[in-house]
Amino acid sequence: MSIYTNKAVNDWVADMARLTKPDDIVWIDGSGEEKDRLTREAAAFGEILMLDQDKLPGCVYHRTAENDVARVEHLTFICTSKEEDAGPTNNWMSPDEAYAKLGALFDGSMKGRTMYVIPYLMGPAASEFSKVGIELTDSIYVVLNMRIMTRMGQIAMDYLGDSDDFVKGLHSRLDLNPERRYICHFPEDNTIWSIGSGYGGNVLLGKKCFSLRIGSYLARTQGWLAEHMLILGVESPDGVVEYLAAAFPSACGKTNLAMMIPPEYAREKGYKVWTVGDDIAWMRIGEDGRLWAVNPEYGFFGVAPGTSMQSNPNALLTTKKNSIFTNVALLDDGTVWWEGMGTDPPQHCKDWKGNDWTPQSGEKAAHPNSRFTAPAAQCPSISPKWEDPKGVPISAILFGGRRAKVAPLIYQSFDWNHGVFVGATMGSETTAAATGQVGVVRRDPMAMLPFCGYNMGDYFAHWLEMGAKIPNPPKIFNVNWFRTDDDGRFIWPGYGENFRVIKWALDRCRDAVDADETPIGYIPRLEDIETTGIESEVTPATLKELLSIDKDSWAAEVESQTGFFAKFDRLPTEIESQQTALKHRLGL
Ligand code: GTP
Ligand code: SPV
Ligand code: MN
Repeated sequence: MSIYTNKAVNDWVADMARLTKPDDIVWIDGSGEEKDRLTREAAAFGEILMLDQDKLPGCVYHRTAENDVARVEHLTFICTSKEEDAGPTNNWMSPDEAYAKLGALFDGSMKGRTMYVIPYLMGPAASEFSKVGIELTDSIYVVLNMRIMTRMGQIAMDYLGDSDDFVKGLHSRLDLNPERRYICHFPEDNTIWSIGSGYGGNVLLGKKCFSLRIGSYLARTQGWLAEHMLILGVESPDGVVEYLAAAFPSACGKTNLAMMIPPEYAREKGYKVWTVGDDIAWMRIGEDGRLWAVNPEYGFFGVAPGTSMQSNPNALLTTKKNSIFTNVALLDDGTVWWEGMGTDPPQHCKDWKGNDWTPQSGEKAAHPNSRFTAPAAQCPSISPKWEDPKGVPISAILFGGRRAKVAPLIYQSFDWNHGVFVGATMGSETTAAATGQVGVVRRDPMAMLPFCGYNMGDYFAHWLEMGAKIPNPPKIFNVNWFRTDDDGRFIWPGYGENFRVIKWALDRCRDAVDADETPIGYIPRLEDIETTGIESEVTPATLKELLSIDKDSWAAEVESQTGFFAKFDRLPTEIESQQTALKHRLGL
């Protein structure tokens, strides 16, 4: 029996139950009692393992199937009626074909199982910009994750009232067979169907599927932006906080940057960094003519390996209670471990596959894309404004990727349109966050290649149109923390030291510092990047190398951009003109 009165919701759930034929339907209310009950049930079935409740209170452990450890971009589809509306960078299936194909798989997929009905809210309950989704799933693991990642249960139904304006998400693990795995989006119907997976971005439908793919589609028609961006605030010694949003591809440093601790020199002066969000930003034009950003999420689904008290203490501290660990190593004492945690490898543990592991095993104990799910409110650096219904005003937008060569540490675009071009031409080496080859450079515009829910040419046009509509737009920069020397070692120390680079960007936004003009944009003068405390590591020669622009590499870069753009039939002419101008400035 439904615990909610909304007719549209009840009718749709009944339809989907007729299709998937669960033994039972459980309506999620989001209460603590419900969490305890579902945790007990999942532990009894072995879907999760309880961790040591003294050391990690409220924390549980989960392993996914070995073939199901990351997003599957080749199985992710945008199902618009017209193929060209999905565009050259998305997989497309017609809605008829997708409903038929997946409908056959969903038919009876929940037999012998329980269907959980999860109402959830993306965005703060007090914000008029928030949006409701309902996810139907046969996985308790999904329910427990959604409880952390979204505002789940009654709160969402209260927001919805008797409206039928909600995103309809249907998920079934089916048999976790990659041959029967599909993540399909129907932006014209506000619908997401995901089948055959139990992993992260494939199944936590509020995240990438709704907040980015459906979200970006809605944003275009409604005049706002849904972006794969962290949001952070930098507080100056005078107490003024300035905010920036940054788009880096998956596993390229958003969570780390969002939670960074400034270096000692800056802390002593009184600088602080506040975390608003670590993965997704919904941005609108405010009454004051600036761009305002809200984090629609309620928790963090962060990469575990590499997270240590040295690299990201705020993230590690966030995960000390009420968190879910997926595909990390399980220690014999009922706690967790991963490579790069900053503590010695255990003499024995169970690895992410459940096998016995010792340091001699010759394999990683945690999967490179193993993750923690942790409540944002537990983050020591969480911003007092993170649930502000209006969001926070954005002074700067950073684009950035993982580039061993080519891209300098930072450069500033000449203006908004040039900044859109800089975002549109982003490239980054692939990571373990999606299945496929790791470490190959691919074009990833605005870090949205896997997440844009419509034609990317139209997406560029939307960004250009937004620029024309924002009276006081943020300044746009590009950063790269990942430049390496000839031995493949990172030249820039990264992590908290990135503060030094961000500080320059914010100074530029206030016209407080000069810059050198280069063919690709404005770059800092060496003396304007503070190196107090890292002088021995980052010498003036190193900094010069980090900021250098190699003409031959840039010629190859432009070539690669041209190859990528050649796929587009709806490329705005402004993007072409920007590229012509860049070539001209480079003397090509
Ligand atoms: P998603 O959750 O997949 O969207 O990833 P993300 O963009 O939030 O990336 P995250 O901050 O989790 O970082 C991913 C990996 O990059 C981790 O292994 C980090 O240790 C590493 N990393 C993050 N920041 C830096 C940096 O400034 N320098 C270097 N060298 N590595 C970094
Ligand atoms: C990403 O891959 O960008 C993530 C993890 O943030 S997932 O939720 O799997 O998309
Ligand atoms: Mn992400």
